[in-house]
Amino acid sequence: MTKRRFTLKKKNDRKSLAADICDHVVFSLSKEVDNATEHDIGKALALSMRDRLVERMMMTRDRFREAKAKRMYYFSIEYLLGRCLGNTLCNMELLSECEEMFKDIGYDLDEVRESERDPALGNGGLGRLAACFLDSLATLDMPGCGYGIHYEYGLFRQSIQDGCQKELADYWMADGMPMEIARPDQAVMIPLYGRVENSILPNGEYLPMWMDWEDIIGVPYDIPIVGYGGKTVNYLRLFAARASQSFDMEIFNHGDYIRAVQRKIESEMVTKVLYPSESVSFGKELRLVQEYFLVACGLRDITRRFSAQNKNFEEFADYVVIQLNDTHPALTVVELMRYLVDEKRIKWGTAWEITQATCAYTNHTLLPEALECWSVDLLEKVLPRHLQLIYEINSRFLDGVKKKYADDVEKIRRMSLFEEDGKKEVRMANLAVIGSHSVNGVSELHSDLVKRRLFPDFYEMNPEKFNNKTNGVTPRRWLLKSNPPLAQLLTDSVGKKWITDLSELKKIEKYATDTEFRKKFIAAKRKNKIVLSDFIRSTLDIKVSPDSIFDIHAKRIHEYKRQLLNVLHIIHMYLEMIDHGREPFCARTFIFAGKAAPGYWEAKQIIKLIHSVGEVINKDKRTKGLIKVAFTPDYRVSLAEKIIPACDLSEQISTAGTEASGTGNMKFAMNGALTIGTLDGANVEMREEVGAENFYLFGLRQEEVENLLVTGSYHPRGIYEKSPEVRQVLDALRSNRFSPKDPGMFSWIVDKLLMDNEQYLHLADFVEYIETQKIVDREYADPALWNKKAILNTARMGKFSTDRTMREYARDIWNIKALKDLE
Ligand code: 26W
Repeated sequence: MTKRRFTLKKKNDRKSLAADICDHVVFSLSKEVDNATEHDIGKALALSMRDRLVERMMMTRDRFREAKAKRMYYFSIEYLLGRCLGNTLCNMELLSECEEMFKDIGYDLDEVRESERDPALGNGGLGRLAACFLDSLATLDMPGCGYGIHYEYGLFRQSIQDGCQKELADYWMADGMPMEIARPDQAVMIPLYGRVENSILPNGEYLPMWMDWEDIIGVPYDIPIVGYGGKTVNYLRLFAARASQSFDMEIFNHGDYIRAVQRKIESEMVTKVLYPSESVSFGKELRLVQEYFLVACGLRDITRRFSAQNKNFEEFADYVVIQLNDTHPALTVVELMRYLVDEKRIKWGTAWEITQATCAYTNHTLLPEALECWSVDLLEKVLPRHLQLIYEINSRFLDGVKKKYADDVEKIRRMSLFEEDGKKEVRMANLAVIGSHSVNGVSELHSDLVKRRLFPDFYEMNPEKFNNKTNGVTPRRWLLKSNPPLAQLLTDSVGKKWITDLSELKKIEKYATDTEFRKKFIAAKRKNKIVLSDFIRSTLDIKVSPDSIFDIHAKRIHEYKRQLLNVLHIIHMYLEMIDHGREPFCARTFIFAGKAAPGYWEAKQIIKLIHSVGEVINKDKRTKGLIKVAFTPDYRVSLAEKIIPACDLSEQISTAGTEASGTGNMKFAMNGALTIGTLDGANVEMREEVGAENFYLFGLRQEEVENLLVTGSYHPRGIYEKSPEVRQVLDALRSNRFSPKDPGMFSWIVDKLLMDNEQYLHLADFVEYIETQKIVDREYADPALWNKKAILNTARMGKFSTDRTMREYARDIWNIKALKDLE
């Protein structure tokens, strides 16, 4: 083996770190050390950490090269990284060192960390999962990097005005991003638009030529991803669109300089802004261009790296695997075919085998409105050569289907890449399925529905392709970093192995009934609740008691996630007290957080409803402070890190069969919250792991939901008539008790909940939900019982570490290994 070229120069002892910080204050920030503010020192610390990551990243690169390791490239249109500084310090095991160092010079590291903006380059679950995966891959010493888009504006910031969501632009780089490394030298050129000229070579070979395209440049920016322990540093490579010099030379040559520059600026629009929805397909040209831009930049980068080491593209899939994070990067299948067939002149059949062996697809949603389709007209305009290739892929694929299933016309229609009813469209999910060697869902239940409901024909034809990979979360960010009091208690009790092997926490099971341990566990939770109470008081001017149950519902606002059901319960509790004089055993603080897609009217109304109900209840002295409602605005990774450790009761109440997995559910339980939930997504497996007696289950099962929906036998009006609880709550909603200034404001909700076609079956689950909430109320009143259950939740969450998830992908789908096992 050749000798490694790169060795580490930077030391991690306090003296070296302090010297580097001073150097950065002077040489990077151009300030005098004596005049540096806390903020300057923080920036200099980040730059000093970047130096350390950069050299480790180079060392990692050399190790991968020498081992000729097969690499996994994760293609995702979103990444929700969250703040970098604290995470880097944590994974480099330098956090307490730096905290002390800051204290010595009279500064507060916490404050510096708080001032970092979250890079919010994602909407929700899908983007955050990608970030957890990257953390685990680096921690496991595996060659796996992320590819994405360097949006200039991330997900909108949410402000609340008069109870309504207002969106603000998120210019996340305003203060610079010290961790990222621009690599203009590795920029790639991406063609778009134009037309295809069909020509025939003298030897009779067909030669399609993509002509008259316009080009955009993709400039990579690398964000180092450090694994726990600091040995492996992978990267997330984000591409920003830049206008090419030659852009529209035609106009330029005609002397219209200003118009030429204008076109140039327009081409940089491609990576301006992240589309802010995770539940409806947009169908917008700019979004299609974004998706292609990601795929084209990523593949150019990968093929260039491959070519530098190996000239034989028939071996491509032995060294490269690409995971498609949902269908947004599904054009990878077509772009890789174009590259192999048009540019490398490889035969179609061989190229198709290479493509399938390279690509793997993960589905993250069952909602029909979120399944992507692109109109043929739009594809023809933006990617004419790709559309031709899609036709060819489809025709060869359908030949195979016909061979197997003879004349089953309906089946052929369903499996085609083209939707022919109405406007002709390409079904991206079908493309992703046929172009991949693996198709996976993200929880047992969801993977089952992917087979049965989403792709039954494809499953019948190639059952071996389909598999499950249950999601997880990284315990580094979601326990070690976000919950210092609990993390310390765990380490004191069982040692620190749990940080990289979460199943180690099983060892605390035996302390579930140990009074001493329980006291410390309660104390840790209380500390976190006090921090959150202070935050709520200072930001919302709502006084909440840390002795009340912190009942938390934090996730995107969507009807299927049923924040409405939670509100119905709050109203019920309030009416019980005020109208019937029935007090709960325990005081409760209902905390909500989450953004609504800007164009999703119902979701925005739900935010308004939460505020309106909160305003009435919080003001009403008759509740004696037993019920409080707080909506913490601008839910994002850093806010989640504050909220989750303080939670007693986690709301995971989606209609069974709608939430693919959920990952917030795992974060809450890991931090010692109990879950009230339906048998949906990963809740099913969480309940299996923690034990049914430590999980508050309610609601219809997925089969029951499906049955009601397909037979059309859901009649909520009947429930309304039979159940006094339902009646009281809905009547109160209609009576304007919660919208005195806007009569009728919420009657749409009552109308909708009473319709037979209300797809999320709120009222079907309502009565059992409030009954289960009563059990919660009684059990919380018994701290020994409650905390025993909470401890067992933390103890039994080992399965839900992304370390386990990544090992499974590596073994079953990617065939990649930890570097340390190859060396
Ligand atoms: C085209 C519009 C669009 C954008 C994003 C459609 C769909 C999406 C995502 C696939 C939605 C998403 O984030 N799904 C979530 O993925 C998580 C990670 O697997 C799961 O835990 C959540 O249950 C699922 O809703």
